[in-house]
Amino acid sequence: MTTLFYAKKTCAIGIHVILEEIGKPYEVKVVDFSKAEQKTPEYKKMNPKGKVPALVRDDGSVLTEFAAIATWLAMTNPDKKLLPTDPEGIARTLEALDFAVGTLHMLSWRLFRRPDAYSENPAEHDQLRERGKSAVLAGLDLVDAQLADRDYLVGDFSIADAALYYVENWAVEVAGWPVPANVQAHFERMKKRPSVQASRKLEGVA
Ligand SMILES: N[C@@H](CCC(=O)N[C@@H](CS)C(=O)NCC(=O)O)C(=O)O
Repeated sequence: MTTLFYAKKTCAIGIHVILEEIGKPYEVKVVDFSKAEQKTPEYKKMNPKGKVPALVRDDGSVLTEFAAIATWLAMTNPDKKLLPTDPEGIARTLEALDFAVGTLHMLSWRLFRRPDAYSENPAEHDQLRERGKSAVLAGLDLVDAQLADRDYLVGDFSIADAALYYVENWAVEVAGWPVPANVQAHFERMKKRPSVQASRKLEGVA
């Protein structure tokens, strides 16, 4: 069966939302970061990167990287319309998805949450965290402008919205940052989707 390796409060939330949107059977294996389970030899045998998300597919093969997993899930379930089919729509979806995953997430996770990944000097960590926060909030201002005339990032709901949701979830509910109005409205809209409600149940915040 399709298996998602998942950790709470991480980017794996977005893949869980996509699996729920698809609605086919899958299982979740929770990786406990507080016990560094992602770094154990057993876990790294499955995913040598020592990260989540990782998706074990029905044929036993492992797929990593949010963008790759999300795109593969969308393309193998075309009836769910999680990714447009025209070149412009595909490009715009991946543009929005990569901004969430590659820019906002990496800034928030690595710079704000893991300043030790950038400097071994604890005296510099507060400044790095501040930079991470201001960079994420500046990025969310750009997303806010994109959402000014639409409910979802590229018009209809897509895998890009699932990516933005985990960033919003982290920024609003974990970090407690004031996000711009259209981003907050997108977050509230997402919380009404059954897929996101299932995600919030798994997170224990429903
Ligand atoms: N580029 C990867 C990033 C994956 C990633 O950094 N995942 C974080 C959680 S959001 C993680 O597993 N961190 C564990 C660690 O660094 O030890 C992707 O897009 O999936």
